[in-house]
Amino acid sequence: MKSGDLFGNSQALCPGMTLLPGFVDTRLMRPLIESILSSSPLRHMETRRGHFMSVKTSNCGSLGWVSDRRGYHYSEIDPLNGNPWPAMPELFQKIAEQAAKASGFSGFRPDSCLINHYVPGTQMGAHQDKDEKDFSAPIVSVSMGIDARFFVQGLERRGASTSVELSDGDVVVFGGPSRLFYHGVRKLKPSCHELFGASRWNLTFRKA
Ligand code: MD3
Ligand code: FE
Repeated sequence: MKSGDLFGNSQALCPGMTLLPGFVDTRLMRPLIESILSSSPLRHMETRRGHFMSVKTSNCGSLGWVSDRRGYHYSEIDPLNGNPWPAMPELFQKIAEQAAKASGFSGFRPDSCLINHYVPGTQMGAHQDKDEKDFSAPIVSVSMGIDARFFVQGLERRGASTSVELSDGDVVVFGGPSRLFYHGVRKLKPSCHELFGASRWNLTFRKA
């Protein structure tokens, strides 16, 4: 059986990378995100070079991804308020676990969820996600709101890229060889979503 066959609609984009179109009903997620952001608000993370990322971020779960002049790392504490990050809602855990399972990764238990917020004009340059301890665990990405063009390049930053438009409710699971592929998001075009307005949310579930 091909990985992903548990969800009829799934597509293998490259080795280990599965798109589950419309896997999530994002109407249920909006109030949960609002509640998380009421304790740990969105902020622009500062890169090691002292620039600010155009995407705004926050986290939930026992560990949160933070970026500062010391570099990128996971922290139990939100540096903005000195408190632990808000707990990961059960619905989020369930979605991440089920999407991973539908892509051939059973038993995925994320301890971290990075929340990214994009507006038109925002982008994310090519990077690898390698601040986690265990690359055998996949990363599960949930997109909400307006569309974005996501690209993936393989193990080297240079070279041809494959790209796919991600829409509200789409989930992508990155495991196996694709777990360490360079990837990013092209500059968002002006657009409006009926539920989320002129914004895009991306949740990435990780085993930090
Ligand atoms: C491929 N986020 O937060 S999600 C990120 O849409 C990130 O906000 C983008 O890249 C976003 O790190 C893309 C898709 C994604 C996430 C993690 C990956 C693709 C990945 C890890 C390895 C390979
Ligand atoms: Fe990433």
